Amino acid sequence: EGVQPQDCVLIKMEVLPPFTPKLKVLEGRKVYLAAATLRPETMYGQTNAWVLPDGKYGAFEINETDVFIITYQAALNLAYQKLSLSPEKPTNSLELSGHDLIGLPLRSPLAFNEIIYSLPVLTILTDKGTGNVTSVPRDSPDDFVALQDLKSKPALRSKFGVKDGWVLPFEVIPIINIPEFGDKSAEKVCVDLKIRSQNDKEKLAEAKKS
Ligand code: A2H
Repeated sequence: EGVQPQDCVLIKMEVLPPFTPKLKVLEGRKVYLAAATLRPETMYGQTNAWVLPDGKYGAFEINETDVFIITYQAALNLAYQKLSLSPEKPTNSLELSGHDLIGLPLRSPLAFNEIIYSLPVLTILTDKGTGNVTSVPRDSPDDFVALQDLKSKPALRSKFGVKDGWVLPFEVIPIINIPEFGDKSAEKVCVDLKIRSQNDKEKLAEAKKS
């Protein structure tokens, strides 16, 4: 058994205008948060996107019209795959931190919700994917507990400047009914294992095995 290349899909979540003052220089372009996922078939159930508050992001030109907000490492990976305007050396037209991305309204093409918001989570790894993650609390225990944390902890919301309207209206979207788990498999597994927060790392690792 060797190491196999793994297909990973990028989900383009369009940042909806009007842009915030920080993003104003990008006006007129199509700006996307691009997120790497192994489970593109679950995207109907997206309720939000995740960004790392202290993470470093940039706005990279992908073609004549599209700009991706991702980490520099991800932009470099795309450039190596010729998926960038400037081969091999991605040019960052705007330095951003995760804090600048919290609360951006997004349109994700496959999502049931017409508008979703980007929200803070502390478990994003900066050397993996694009630094943005799609959130599907129905299917991912990580996403379920992180969203639950924000919903149940007003102090956590205010710490990151998260408005109630970006979080509270978004419910787990049922669809696929797995006989043993029902139609909200991640929620069931989190309840069964009594996972109470995104910091319950051991229990979350257990949850993902089932
Ligand atoms: B998956 P890969 Cl429904 N840091 O997407 C932490 N996690 C990251 C990440 C990062 N920088 N980049 C991507 N991921 C997550 C959907 C999903 C995912 C479901 C169920 C399981 C699952 C919705 N979240 O992953 O870069 C993303 O979450 C279980 C591990 O493609 C991505 O797929 O290798 C997965 O990790 C793998 O990221």
